[in-house]
Amino acid sequence: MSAPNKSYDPVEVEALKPEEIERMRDEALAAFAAAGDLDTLQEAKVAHTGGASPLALANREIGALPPHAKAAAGKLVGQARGAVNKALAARQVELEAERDARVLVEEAVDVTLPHDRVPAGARHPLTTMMERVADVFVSMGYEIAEGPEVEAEWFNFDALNFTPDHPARQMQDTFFVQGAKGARGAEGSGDESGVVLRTHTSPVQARAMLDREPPVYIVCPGRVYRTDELDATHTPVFHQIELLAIDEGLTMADLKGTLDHMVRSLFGADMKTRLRPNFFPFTEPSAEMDMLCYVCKGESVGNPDRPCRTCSSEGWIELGGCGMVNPRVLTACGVDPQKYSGFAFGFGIERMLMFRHNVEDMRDMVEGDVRFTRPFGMEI
Ligand code: FA5
Repeated sequence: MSAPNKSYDPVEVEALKPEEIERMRDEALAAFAAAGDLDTLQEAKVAHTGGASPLALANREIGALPPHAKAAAGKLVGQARGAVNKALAARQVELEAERDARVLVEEAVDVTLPHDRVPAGARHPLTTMMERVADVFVSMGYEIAEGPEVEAEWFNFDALNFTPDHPARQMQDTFFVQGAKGARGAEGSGDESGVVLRTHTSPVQARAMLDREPPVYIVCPGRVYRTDELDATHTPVFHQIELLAIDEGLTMADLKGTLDHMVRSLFGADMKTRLRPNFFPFTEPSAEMDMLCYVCKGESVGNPDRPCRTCSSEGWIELGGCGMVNPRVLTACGVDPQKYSGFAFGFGIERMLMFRHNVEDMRDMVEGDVRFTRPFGMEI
């Protein structure tokens, strides 16, 4: 910076010539306009408004001018610097807006895109169906009971009044794990105690009666095995759910009321059941239980205009077996039949899943293809 000089004329000072100041201003404006991003603008800002910029240096020259020249020179430089600062601020706003718009586009998240994480699994519909049924009874105060899948032949058959030569032993074709006695027992001498893969959940009844003092109210969900071929309506490994109630004064009316409550809880308030005579060695009397078809509510019967695929227009769907516990079973399991009576029922979960969800082929349930399980959703 030059020292004050009375004869100093701004027009004579190179840096303060109006055309020089204009050039500095225009160069600054051009640099700001040319800056394509905030970093370049920052560089232009330092170059044209910083302490070492031409306009700052020119401003310093003013201090060396004689007083009469300072005002004009100050005005000239001040206007130029004002224009430069204004242009800088405007360009700053523009570039920030451009950057924000670009960031919004670049960092936008498309929430509709499928994510690439491993999809969450869901429990098999057979499991959720079994728990749904068990929950109906748990909410009535029943206890869940379990038993082994590899079961003593005594529990699976003998305790349940299947006599060694009883034709019912042939009714349920059995996987024998060890030995076999009675009518099926080609290998056994008759004295052996065989071991089987349980053919139904009914042996849990016998175990529960031996384990507990009456009253007994239990529900037993579980896997069972029969030597059936895998086809559209059978599988060698399937699931049943069994109910047993032992108390003083229980009758068929209690059984019927319990069945009605179950179907109303699972299928709707206007559902009901009916019983048809049947035979099971462990219940007497025994019945086959049907429930009203929950799709047509019986209206398809004799009505060709309104056929029902779910019940084949029969109006009823067969659900399982039931009856009053045979006094011989009570005695075998240490319960006094003079004092106590009881009812039991059991049915297949696969069959229930078939008609409840219109599954046409039971094989779909065992093949493990997620395209089958996925439509059942994430119910847990
Ligand atoms: C029984 O197993 C009796 N324990 C049920 C019972 C319990 C009666 C308590 C009385 C008192 P059943 O053999 O009918 O009954 O079989 C019951 C259900 O198992 C059938 O209604 C059917 O839904 C299912 N089921 C039988 N075999 C198969 C199979 N191979 N695949 C899938 N489900 C089957």
